[in-house]
Amino acid sequence: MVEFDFDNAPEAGLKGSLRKDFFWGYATAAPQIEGAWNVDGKGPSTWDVLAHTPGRVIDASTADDACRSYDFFREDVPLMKSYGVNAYRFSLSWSRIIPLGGKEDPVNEAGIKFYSDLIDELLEANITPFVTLFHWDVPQALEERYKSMLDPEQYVPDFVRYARMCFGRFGDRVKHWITYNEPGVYALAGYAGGAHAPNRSSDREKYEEGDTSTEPWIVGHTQLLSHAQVYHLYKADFAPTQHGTIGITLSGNWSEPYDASSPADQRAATRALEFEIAWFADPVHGTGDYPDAMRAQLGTRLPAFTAAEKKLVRGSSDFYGMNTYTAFFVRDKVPPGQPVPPEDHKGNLAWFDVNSVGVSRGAESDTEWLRTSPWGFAKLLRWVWDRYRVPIYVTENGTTARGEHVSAPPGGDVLNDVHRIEFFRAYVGEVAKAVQQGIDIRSYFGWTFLDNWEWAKGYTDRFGVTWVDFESEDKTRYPKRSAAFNREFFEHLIAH
Ligand code: PNW
Repeated sequence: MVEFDFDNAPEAGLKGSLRKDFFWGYATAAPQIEGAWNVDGKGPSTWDVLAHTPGRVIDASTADDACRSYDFFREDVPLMKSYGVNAYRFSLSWSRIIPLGGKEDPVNEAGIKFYSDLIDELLEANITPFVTLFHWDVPQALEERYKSMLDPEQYVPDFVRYARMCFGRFGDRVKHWITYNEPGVYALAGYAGGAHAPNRSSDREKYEEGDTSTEPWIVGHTQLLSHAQVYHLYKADFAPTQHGTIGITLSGNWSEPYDASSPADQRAATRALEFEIAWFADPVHGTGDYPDAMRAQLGTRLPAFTAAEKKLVRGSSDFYGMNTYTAFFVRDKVPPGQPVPPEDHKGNLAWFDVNSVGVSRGAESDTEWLRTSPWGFAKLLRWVWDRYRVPIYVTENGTTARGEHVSAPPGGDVLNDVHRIEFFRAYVGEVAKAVQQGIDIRSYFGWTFLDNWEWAKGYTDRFGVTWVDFESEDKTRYPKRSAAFNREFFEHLIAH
């Protein structure tokens, strides 16, 4: 059924603007959808431990069952197919494949079989798998053995062995690999703020251990080094026969000066982009080193690359993997000349929803930090393209909708998710416009396929184009109208 008439809409001129082989679909992450947290030999991850620690998840929920995708993937693939996608991005649970995680530890064949079956099911449906090796769930055994990423000497070989196992077992069929999902959010939420696993922070009222002033920077560095090793491993040992691509996905929202005419606010906005994005993107896609603004604020608390490491890291991604959601107005927090506290990890910023002349960053969602800001997305695509000049794969983008969690389907109009449709209409439209302006964009993955377990927010934040009834035994799925919208929009945008 065709519901949206794009030929007689402002989007008419965007018809056929995306390349014929453009990948589009939805992204998910293992801990958020799979469930089956302790079955068929899976070892616990740091997120399983967090979920089972009282007070860590706002609705006191766990991801023990989540969407039960582990049980229902043979129904989910056809559902996704009915949404018109040609690609699906999902992550592997490390501790499902190697329950204890380490390079000498045994492999769990049942875990391998689950992903192997999922990959086969996707390929049979003509859906191209994009596989993320790491979407935040460290095997708990590695956390207990040596504090995982805080000990790069021990961690890097363990991650490399896990990656090698995945390339060896799935690489005959998987041609699109992502090493890490959002190393920046992982490092900051888990080791600075502390709300995410492994719950480390200097905030002693909430967390027992951690040092916000140093640990996020070590954890970021460890991810870069292990990512780069895995990239070169793939290129040397697998790419010659498997012919796939491999890269890293970075999180990054747009930052705009609070007062556009203030040089100090302009500098603050640039610094925001550097702390959030260039932290990883400059080493991988640019200069090979951390941005000067970070070195200036953090000094020796920010690890240094040796010459050999720089060489290893620089150029270690076939594409720019982009997760992006929103935009902010920013200016300096601590005035110039005064010391920035060592716990500051965002580049000394104050954030605003409305700028100095009263312009809002966009319509509110159900998620405090997230507003509909397609204008910022357009600027971000331009900034990333101008600075790095590598093909962009949009690997996550999406929104919650206000009040969506309170009413339940099939009654009511919760499935008519107008806010989400407007979000996708605007953001996907910006992708098409950017392509028309010469920016090389090759994929778009909406976040996300199913309402799911939104980490420390539990089941309260619904990002899906599919409503999930978490009360029901089968986690019943109900397509929202945004799924139909995207199907028709991409049909219009992709060249035939
Ligand atoms: C991403 N921010 O995390 C993750 O990759 C997903 O697993 C997650 O469910 C999704 O976005 C929605 O939250 C982010 O504050 C968390 O800008 C926070 C931010 C961005 C991305």
